Amino acid sequence: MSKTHLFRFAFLLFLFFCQGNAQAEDGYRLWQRYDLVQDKERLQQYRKSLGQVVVQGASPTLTVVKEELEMALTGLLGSKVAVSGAVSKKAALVAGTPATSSLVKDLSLEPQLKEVGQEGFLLLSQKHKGKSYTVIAANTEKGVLYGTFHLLRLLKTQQDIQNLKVSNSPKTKLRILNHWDNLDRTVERGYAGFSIWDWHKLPDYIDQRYLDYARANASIGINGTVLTNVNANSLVLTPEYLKKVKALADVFRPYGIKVYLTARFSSPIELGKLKTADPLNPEVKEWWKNKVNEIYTYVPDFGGFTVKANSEGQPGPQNYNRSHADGANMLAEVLAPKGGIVMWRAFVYDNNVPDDRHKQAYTEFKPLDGTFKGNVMVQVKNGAIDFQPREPFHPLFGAMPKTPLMMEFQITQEYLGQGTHLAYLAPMFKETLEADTYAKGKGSTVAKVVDGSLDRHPISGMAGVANIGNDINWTSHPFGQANWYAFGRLAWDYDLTSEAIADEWIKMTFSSSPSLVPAVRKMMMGSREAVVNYMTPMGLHHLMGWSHHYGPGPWIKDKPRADWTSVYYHRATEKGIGFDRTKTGSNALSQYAPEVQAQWQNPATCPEEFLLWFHHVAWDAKTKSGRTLWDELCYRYSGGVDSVRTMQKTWDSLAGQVDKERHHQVKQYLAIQEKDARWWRDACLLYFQTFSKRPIPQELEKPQGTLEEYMKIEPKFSPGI
Ligand code: GCV
Repeated sequence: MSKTHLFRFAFLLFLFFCQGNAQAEDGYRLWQRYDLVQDKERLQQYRKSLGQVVVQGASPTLTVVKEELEMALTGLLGSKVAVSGAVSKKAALVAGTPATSSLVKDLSLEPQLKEVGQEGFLLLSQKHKGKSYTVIAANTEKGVLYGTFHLLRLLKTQQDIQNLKVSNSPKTKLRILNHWDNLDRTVERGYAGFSIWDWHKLPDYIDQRYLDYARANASIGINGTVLTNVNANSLVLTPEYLKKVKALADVFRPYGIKVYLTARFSSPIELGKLKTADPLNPEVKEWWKNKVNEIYTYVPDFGGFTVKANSEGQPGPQNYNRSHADGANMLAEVLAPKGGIVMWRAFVYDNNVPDDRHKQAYTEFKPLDGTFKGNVMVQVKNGAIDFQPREPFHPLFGAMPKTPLMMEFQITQEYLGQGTHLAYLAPMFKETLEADTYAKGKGSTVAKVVDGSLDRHPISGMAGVANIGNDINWTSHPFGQANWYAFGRLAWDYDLTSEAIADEWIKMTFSSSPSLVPAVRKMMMGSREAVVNYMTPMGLHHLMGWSHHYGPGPWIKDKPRADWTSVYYHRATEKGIGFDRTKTGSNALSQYAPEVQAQWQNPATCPEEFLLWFHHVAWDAKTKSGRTLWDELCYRYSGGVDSVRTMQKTWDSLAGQVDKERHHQVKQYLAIQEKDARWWRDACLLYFQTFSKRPIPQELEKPQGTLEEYMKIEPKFSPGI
């Protein structure tokens, strides 16, 4: 055996042991697994096309590119792949910009590069002076980074790379994770352990996780992270913490990720000892100006602030009779000279306002359209209530043409089974993005509002409330990783299909086996609908238990805030169920475009998935299946449980195709999900039956417990609160 063969053999043996090692399959590597390509033909092709790598240039981002390529290709191709900075005769893969790479410059790609902007890239199979190259080219080093991860995705999913002609750029400019992480490391609505930010050890200790977090995010195009909870603590703005923020920003910068913070509106009082935080007060303005300048001395490319103001008890400009625009503009003005932005949240509602909670954000924000400064984005949740398993799109989308509206999705599954239920959220994200607002006629989708194209805004953004914690696999449920992945991919390109994203993720996370991919994809594609069915079918919403938001609590009433109870939303009576939001009710429907109203105002044409969101419907009303509403609800609740059982069967059949550790974990979670689905079904049906007074259809499974028993269940110390 030659030395090279001996080395290759030893390396393969090493990889074999890594793969066989239970520790290696704990999920930590996410979709970033660089194991030997299994398809022999592909492996040969890749070795030929990528064997010698050239990355010219020495900046931090290009160093990241080199390191990632070296690590990835060595693992994927099964032998040490060195990356050099000089073009040699054997050069096969070349990455760079025309400014950093003489070879990329020689290829004269300017016309194609013009098309891809500041973050896009080209991936080409290119002949030059009689030699064949695989080329990653971009206008910026960040573009090269994204092109590198795109190529690695093609390899990890075993695609043909012989005739590459990829031109790719993001549709949305800011693609941001929102961490609801507190400085004591608890995470609001976080179900995967504690915060990954180890504030106590920062800035001196840089956890490897920060780098792996950055790698994972860069691989899906995420370019910003808001480190702290929107229920903000002003301490993060003190020098003690800014040093720690700087340490994180330094780690993330080479990966193209900017750091943002949440700004507590009352900080001038709490930190500056001022008597007021009135945004029009000159001293307050001066305080923020100095604070912002100070932040930039630590983090020169600081992104800006996310602000939750006058919502759920948070301080804000309304404490001083000022508007949301007054508050946002004051911060925007001091950030503007530094290039920072303000992401001002529209999640506002007040228990003391007698109007339907659904209407309140629109009522407050719509009149402010056109009054925000150019570096303010209004961040709007996908629906008007609060991240329910299904909501119609928020009426603000399409209603504020003069203001860039940013999408806020929730990746963490606060209302969808938290850390233990399998719910693949790409179909939910896409349902909102593809909804037609009709703001400028047919085809005015929410996606076009959010990417800024409908109203020609220069800035655009999508935020996802992160589901990441310090659990070994980052997201508690192994399939929670798919939602982080899907958010990033859709923020980059909302035209990708949920199926395609699922396929990528499955292949990179488990395997490309044709007997595994379609089965897992099917599980994923039906999973969110299963959750809707066993929790809140047909437009029901906000039925969860008090405070924990995990299990059912349709009976919740008589609490200090009516808009935090369930009865406020389902309005069940002996006659029927549902929230009348038409003219005869709260008229929330009037906040949508006439075309949308026309479809939703009539129970006969309203999609059944929104029926009880907009209408109070009689128990005996006929539904599309021919069943009465009551029977249909019983069928949907039962169908949700059945879907979970089908997922269990599919997963069981995949034993042996998935490593033991992750297979066992998902199996256990599916068992919890099945139990919880029955809990939801039985508790909700028994409770609603006290109004409907109709039997559960004979052929359906009967509830196992009594309503009284279900009402007594009160989970203690649930995570994420
Ligand atoms: C961060 C919901 C959640 C809160 C969250 C709030 C928000 O009400 O339950 O935990 O607070 O949304 O989005 O601000």
